[in-house]
Amino acid sequence: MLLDLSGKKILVTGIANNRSIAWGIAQQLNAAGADIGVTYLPDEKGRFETKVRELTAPLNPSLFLPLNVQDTSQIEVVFQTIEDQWKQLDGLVHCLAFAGKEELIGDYSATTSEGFARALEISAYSLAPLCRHAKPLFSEGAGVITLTYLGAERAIPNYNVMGVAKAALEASVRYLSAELGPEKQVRVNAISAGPIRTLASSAIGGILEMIHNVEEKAPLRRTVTQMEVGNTAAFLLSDLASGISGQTIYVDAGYCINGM
Ligand code: IMJ
Repeated sequence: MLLDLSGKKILVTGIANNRSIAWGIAQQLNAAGADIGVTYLPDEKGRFETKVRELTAPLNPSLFLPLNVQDTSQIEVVFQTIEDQWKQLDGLVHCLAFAGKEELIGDYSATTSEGFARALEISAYSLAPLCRHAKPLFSEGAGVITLTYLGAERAIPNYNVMGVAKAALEASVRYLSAELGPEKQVRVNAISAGPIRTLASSAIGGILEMIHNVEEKAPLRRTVTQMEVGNTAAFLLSDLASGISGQTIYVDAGYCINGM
């Protein structure tokens, strides 16, 4: 039985540019035959819209919509459009995270209440309202995936409030898995990706050091690619993964098994 997503309608959030992990996921889902919907973060000048539209055009996305998860009305429009145009949803890909730059350097104890709330709202909470709106549209055996990072369970320098947000996200995956499984066999899982050079990581001090550390110490002696994360996403959203729910799957070249 080969991996087959043909006929499946899958919404992909979090594509910002050609280095985005979400872009690797979208390409592999498309290669496996899925019908893709894409959301982008709207900004004043429409820069993401232009960039993401151009980038994703070769995949012929059948939906292309703005989505800022801090705006409930945008979430409503996205799922109303899915209901009207797709009638059902077979997969939801959540690749959204944000913390203030000042929170991603130095002491965790310096995290402000506002910075904490914003990081948790965008990076962890957002999965819940997306699943709530998607719930009535999910087909039998549909899948949800999100992206997490080892900083959820280990203290990684400067990851700080994002680590706390990813811990909340991983717990959310378990609760959503318990909620969505019984009725329609909907499965919810997280992929814990190793460090990759993306827009979300290039802005970070010490990211190159982190990548070199992985290249020296991971069992595979290398980092992973967006395409490898995409392949795991395609697997998790396919019927091949019909027995997997509530899990965090590591796509990290084996890095996290090391003792030191
Ligand atoms: C992020 C911060 C600190 C250390 C980090 C990272 N390491 C890695 C990342 C070691 C791999 C990237 N990562 C896993 C993230 O989840 C990044 C999230 C992020 C990045 C930014 C940068 C620009 C900004 N806000 C951000 N919010 C979240 O302004």
